[in-house]
Amino acid sequence: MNTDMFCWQCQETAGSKGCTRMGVCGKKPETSALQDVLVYATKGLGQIAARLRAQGFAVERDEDRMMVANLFATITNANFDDAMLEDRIRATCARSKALAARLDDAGGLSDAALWQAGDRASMLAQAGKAGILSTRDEDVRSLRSLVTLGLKGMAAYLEHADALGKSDPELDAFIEEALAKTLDESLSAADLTALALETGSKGVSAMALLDAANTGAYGHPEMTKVSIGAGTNPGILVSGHDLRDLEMLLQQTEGTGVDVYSHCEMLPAHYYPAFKKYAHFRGNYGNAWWRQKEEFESFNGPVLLTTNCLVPPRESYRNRVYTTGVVGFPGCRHIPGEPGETKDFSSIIAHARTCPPPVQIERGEIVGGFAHNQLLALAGKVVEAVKSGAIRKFVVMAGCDGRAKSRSYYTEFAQKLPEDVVILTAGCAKYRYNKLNLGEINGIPRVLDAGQCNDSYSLAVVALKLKEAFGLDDVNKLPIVFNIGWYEQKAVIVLLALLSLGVKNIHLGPTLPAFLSPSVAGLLAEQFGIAGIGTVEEDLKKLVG
Ligand code: FSO
Ligand code: SF4
Repeated sequence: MNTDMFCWQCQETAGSKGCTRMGVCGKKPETSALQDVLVYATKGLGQIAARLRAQGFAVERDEDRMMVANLFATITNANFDDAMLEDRIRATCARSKALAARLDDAGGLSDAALWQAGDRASMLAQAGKAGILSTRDEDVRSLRSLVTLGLKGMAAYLEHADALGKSDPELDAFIEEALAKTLDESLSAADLTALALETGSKGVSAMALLDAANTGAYGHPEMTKVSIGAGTNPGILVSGHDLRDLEMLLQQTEGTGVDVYSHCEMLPAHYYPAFKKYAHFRGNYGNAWWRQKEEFESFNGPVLLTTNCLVPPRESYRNRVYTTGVVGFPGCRHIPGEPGETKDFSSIIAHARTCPPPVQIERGEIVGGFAHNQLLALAGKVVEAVKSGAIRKFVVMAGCDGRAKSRSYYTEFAQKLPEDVVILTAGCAKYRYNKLNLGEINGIPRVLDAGQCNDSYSLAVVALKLKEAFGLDDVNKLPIVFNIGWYEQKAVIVLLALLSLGVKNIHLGPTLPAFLSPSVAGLLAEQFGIAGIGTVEEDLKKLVG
């Protein structure tokens, strides 16, 4: 079927405008259409749930879980499986129908809330109404995208927290309400701008919730050296962000002779005390997500994707790729289990035992674990180093990595930073410079990795504490500057969260989001000083002096 496509949600979108024929990420037009329809149906469900709450009825957690999982499933590089998306659309419409029947007054519900899915063709036929371009006004379209994409990022974090038994009814209610507002034709650009900022402040709460879930279950990350070499046992490589999935896999692989390695965003798991007791959690293999085609190949064993970023796998290793949670790819085996349920990893473990060990592609160690607890333990030393002039500045270079050649900017920027400048990082952006051996200042490493992208929260906590320690009234008066790389929608919620905390003058690259219309981009520049990047030399001068 010839399906029109329009997706602009990630940094690698075609021509920095929008993917219209095929996703740069490998997403096909039909998949894109089904994702649009899923988001549309989820907004409808959100509208009904928000209305129910307003009429004084309770909304079950299950409904909110469904909204969260749906949003998460449409994030970049998570789910390419049309059949899974179709099932979600059908289940969402059924839920909407059942909930709407409970309303005292169902008048004025949107098409999205009232639409009922039939077969796949009926879903694809709805794509035109569901898609981004169905909003005519370019600023309203831009702001609705900003909110929706922020919610997708927030949903990812809420799902991981949920896997550890943590949820927040206020955040559930906010998601319903914000989804409903993206359908509300009466809202002005100013209303939607306020909603985007509110989404950011709720994003801070979502990251705090996940931080509490992770540290409550696994302890506080601490400074840790992680091996990047390979051992001689067969292995399973785990990618994505879900620590509970990792824990279950580590428990089930214990004593089997199979080693477990982290990939990309799972690296920070090594920093948590609870994972250190697993001697077979061998180390980190490889780099950021976009290098997986070569690295999954040479790993030789099965790979478990607990979240994005999944790149459509090559035929040569596709049968070794397993997905779980909201992740899916046609032809790859899926390990079932809802958040909170115990998953059975026996199939992937049995598979690993038949595989040769990984090919060693690197050797040595990298260091990380500087989340808020560890950084605050060093606060005295840090304040001292700043006061003595040993540390001139901190540059937050958190965010994502990606394929774009222009991202070599970040490696070069890190390399050319003066030796009295320290990098604070989180997310997969770190792979551009975390193996450069940039040295230390008075025992403080010059690259301080807090963890996953959600651990950008830690960097915000530390900035707020340092503001107190230095007796400042504004976080922007600290010697901290922001040069962030972004790729997908979790970076959108991190950005909105930083804005809601009052952080100004963030440099965002390698390109600004396509979904920012000229006036929305102008507004962000004017109110928050958001800017793109220039050349390394220009930006070093601007940011570091
Ligand atoms: Fe990276 Fe991918 Fe954490 Fe993202 S692996 S790009 S923002 O999914 O999640 O930083
Ligand atoms: Fe294009 Fe990014 Fe959308 Fe993929 S997620 S279709 S690369 S904009």
